[in-house]
Parts: sequence; C-alpha cells; structure tokens
Amino acid sequence: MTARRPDLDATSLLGVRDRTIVMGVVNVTPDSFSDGGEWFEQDAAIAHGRDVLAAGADIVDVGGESTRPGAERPSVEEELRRVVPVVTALAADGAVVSVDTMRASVARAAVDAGASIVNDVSGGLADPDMVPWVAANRMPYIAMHWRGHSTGMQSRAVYDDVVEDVLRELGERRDALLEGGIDEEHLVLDPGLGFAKNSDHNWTLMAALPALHDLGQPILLGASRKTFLGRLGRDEGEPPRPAAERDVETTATSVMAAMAGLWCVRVHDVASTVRALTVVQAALEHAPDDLADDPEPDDSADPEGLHR
Ligand code: PMM
Repeated sequence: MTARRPDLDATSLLGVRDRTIVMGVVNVTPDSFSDGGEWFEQDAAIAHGRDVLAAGADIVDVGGESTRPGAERPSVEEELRRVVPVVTALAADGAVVSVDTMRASVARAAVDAGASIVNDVSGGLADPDMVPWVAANRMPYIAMHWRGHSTGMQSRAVYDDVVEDVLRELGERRDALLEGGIDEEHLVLDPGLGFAKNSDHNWTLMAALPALHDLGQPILLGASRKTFLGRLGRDEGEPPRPAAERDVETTATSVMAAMAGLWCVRVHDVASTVRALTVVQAALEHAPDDLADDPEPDDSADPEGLHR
C-alpha cells in the first residue's frame, strides 16, 4: 500500500475533540506480546507503518522495547537501532509519528529523525531526563499510569479500588508533569491497561472510562490485543486466544472508548477500528440535543456538541 499523508499535524491532533483519533502500532521488537517479531526487520517495520497509515491511522506509534510482563529491556543502542530508521522513513513520508519509549535519549533521537509525539509508558518515572527534555522542547507527551518496569510488574497489581487508585496516581503524575514544565495542552494521559493490572482491574477500568475525564486531559486507551481480551469465552485454566485473534474484541473496546469521548485509541489492526469508529461517529452526528450533556463543557472545539 502507498503511504497516506494524514491531514493534521501533531499539535492539531492534540486539539481534536469531535472524534476519537486512531494511533496504529508498529513494534520493532522480537518479543512484544501482541505482534512480537513480525515487524522486527527494518524494511518490514517501515512497510507495516505505511500499511497502518493507509488503513487510516492518524498517528503511527513506533516502539523498540517490549513491555510485555516479564520482558527484559534492550540496551539504549539496540533501541536506537530499532527505532530511528523506521521513524526516519515514516516521518519522511509525512506521517505523524510518535515514539514509544521510556528513555530521553531515544526520544531525542526519534524527534531528530522526525517524530513529533513522545509516548512514555512510564509517564516520566523511568528516566529522570525525560520530563525536563520534553518540557524544554515543548513536545506533545503521552504519560501512562505505571508502577514499575515489566520484570516485576504483575506483583504490583494490587489496588484498594482500581478506578480511584489509578485516577489518584495519574492525577499526581499529571500535577508533577505540569510542575515539571510540560504544557497542559501538550499532555495526554492513559490508564495503562495491562500494566500492573490483572484482567479484573482492566475490566473495571473499561467499565469506568468516562471517569477518566475527571483528569482534565485528553485520554488515550491502549486495550488492543491485550490478554484480558483473549481470556473472554475461555474457561478458567485454558490459555487465552492468541494475540492476533483478539481484533474483534479490540474493536469493541475502541467503540467503548469513542462512546466515552476519549481522545485516542492505540491499536494494532487499524482498519477494523477505523471502520467501527465511523459507526459511532454517524450515530453521534444524529444525536438529539437533549442527549448531548457534556461532562466538561468546552464547546469551542465541538460547537455542535456531537462528541459526548
Ligand atoms: N501498551 C503497550 C505499549 N505501549 N503505550 C500507551 N500509551 N498505552 C498502552 O497501553 C501501551 C503503550 C503494550 O502493548 P504492545 O505490545 O501492543 O505495544
């Protein structure tokens, strides 16, 4: 497929409120749970990025570190080797590229190569150089709820009330990031499904998506192909369905995110989510006014009140 130039740049995308935008995933890793090894070769990763864009992604997210539970971290050199050529090629095509990294040095190199958004699953906690660099360079920044690196992650899946606890911890992170100089209009937050969370935690958060608006920032949801989706319909003790067979369930989560008015969904199979979101959009455009009670009334970006 040929490359498709998205209509909006990163800063304009951050301001989109009248639809849920789509981020397509390109993992340049040998071991991601969702698509490990499939796009590890540089040319395959670039071709896959172009397919993701042609399928309608607004952003292509390029990552070189697997965050699957238990994963070992690559060296900085290895992460750079994986990420930079892919970012360079996709940015040269005119794509809006985000770099999925916890390392400031990788973010810096990716931005030099043309990335325009930093997606940091650690929300600035993994590398003390990240937040000062993002702030100084006024980069759009996605900060996820995170309790520690993948090696010990699932032992941290302990909550009194997962919705309250995630909202509180993410709210504290938001305050620290703003304090650290990141612009409010450049900050996106993410509840971090699957990161230090078991299936029940993920489902409880899925049931409470509208509550994430309490954080006052655009919200990204990364449910795509995660194990909790693969467990649906499986008996206790049975292995979950393989990751590549979780796209129907993923698409349902994208619809839930759009119905909740979230800013963005991060998905592997872009085409199915893009199609499903046209359904939500068509319905929202026909919503009677009395259904359109905005939980956060700021109608400047959505004067018709369509995206509730
Ligand atoms: N999940 C993964 C990687 N990066 N970034 C954000 N912002 N949110 C996520 O939920 C997220 C992420 C892990 O999944 P992958 O192996 O499919 O990339």
